[in-house]
Amino acid sequence: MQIKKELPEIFNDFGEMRKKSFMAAYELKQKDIPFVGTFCTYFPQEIALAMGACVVGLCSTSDETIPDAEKDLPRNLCPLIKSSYGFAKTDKCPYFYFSDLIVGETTCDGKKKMYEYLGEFKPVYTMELPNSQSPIALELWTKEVIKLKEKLESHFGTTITEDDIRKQIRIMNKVRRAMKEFYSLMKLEPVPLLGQDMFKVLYGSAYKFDKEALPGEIHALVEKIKAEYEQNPNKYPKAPRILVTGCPLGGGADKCVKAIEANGGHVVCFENCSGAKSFDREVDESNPDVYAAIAERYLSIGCSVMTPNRNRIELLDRLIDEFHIDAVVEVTLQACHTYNVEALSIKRFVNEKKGIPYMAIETDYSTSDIGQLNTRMAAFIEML
Ligand code: BJ8
Repeated sequence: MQIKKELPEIFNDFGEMRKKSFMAAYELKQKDIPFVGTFCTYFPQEIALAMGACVVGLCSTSDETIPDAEKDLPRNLCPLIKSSYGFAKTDKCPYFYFSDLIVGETTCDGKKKMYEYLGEFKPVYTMELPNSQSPIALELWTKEVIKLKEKLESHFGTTITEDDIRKQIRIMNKVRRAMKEFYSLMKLEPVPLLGQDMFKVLYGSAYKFDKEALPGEIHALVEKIKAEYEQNPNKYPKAPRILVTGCPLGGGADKCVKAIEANGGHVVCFENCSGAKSFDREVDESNPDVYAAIAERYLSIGCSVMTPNRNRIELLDRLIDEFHIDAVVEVTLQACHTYNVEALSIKRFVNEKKGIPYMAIETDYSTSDIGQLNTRMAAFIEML
């Protein structure tokens, strides 16, 4: 596959993908394709994809609906939760509108309690996600994956076979490999693209509904970036290489990435959801038990809702080495207790075990702290 468009245009297309896909979603709805709305990386997509459903990440994309959410929910709650609830309450998210069923998981306290209220607007099913990755937790989560399959079958009046699931495992593993191939481009020094453009592709690709076509598109993009890099490897001069970790970055929290790159750093790796955390591990295709294979892969995700959360450290350890990271920036959302508390152990790991600087930023979806972010970033990067 060859791409005719220029790279900036391609990056912007991905950046706008969430909005651009509204029409595609509408057309799929007209063909009676079921929509399953989700909020979290723990959602085992293969199960819903196996019945031919579209899986869509629901909006928590701005602070626009937070005032409406705050009429019902406490103000000192994470903006991701307030924004998600606000979009549902005000019916401003087309993907929420199109969703026939919302599936949540018992992740953090605020989110799981918010799902109870979402049930007032749409059918909601909540999976019981264990808060540890022990063998007993895996047993429970495997049962939850099977229960999800049964719920989808009864809700949509369909049958999901193991062969259907196996096929989707193969497709989603290809997607994971393609996304990994893409973000691994940032191992190059100097970098071949900006971190903010990388983020547009990582985030936007989730809104490409044709998962079978996605790896081809990403591979073509990778080839195009490589070809341009060969012609002009010094487009972006060498700069401190930053890894970003912490809460999901959608919803305007990507202002932190812009602040890093406006002040002399390059974001070369995202460990957050939408980044490596979402793509690093594959589902084991050789496991004859598809439910156990899916459960094992998803439960391994290193989110701070897990206790202990060794897999986050394991992934950070690898990424810091592979991407030659000079410093780590942790972005946490206000009132996200799990990430905010875990920040101490991440700081210790980064400073003491990896011997590189670490900075934590606590932010929300507003633009009010952009000036302060720039000042802090400039001072931090200057020091590197
Ligand atoms: S797998 S990161 S998408 S839970 S930021 S709502 S944790 S208070 S978003 Fe997340 Fe799944 Fe984990 Fe990823 Fe709560 Fe924190 Fe808010 Fe959060």
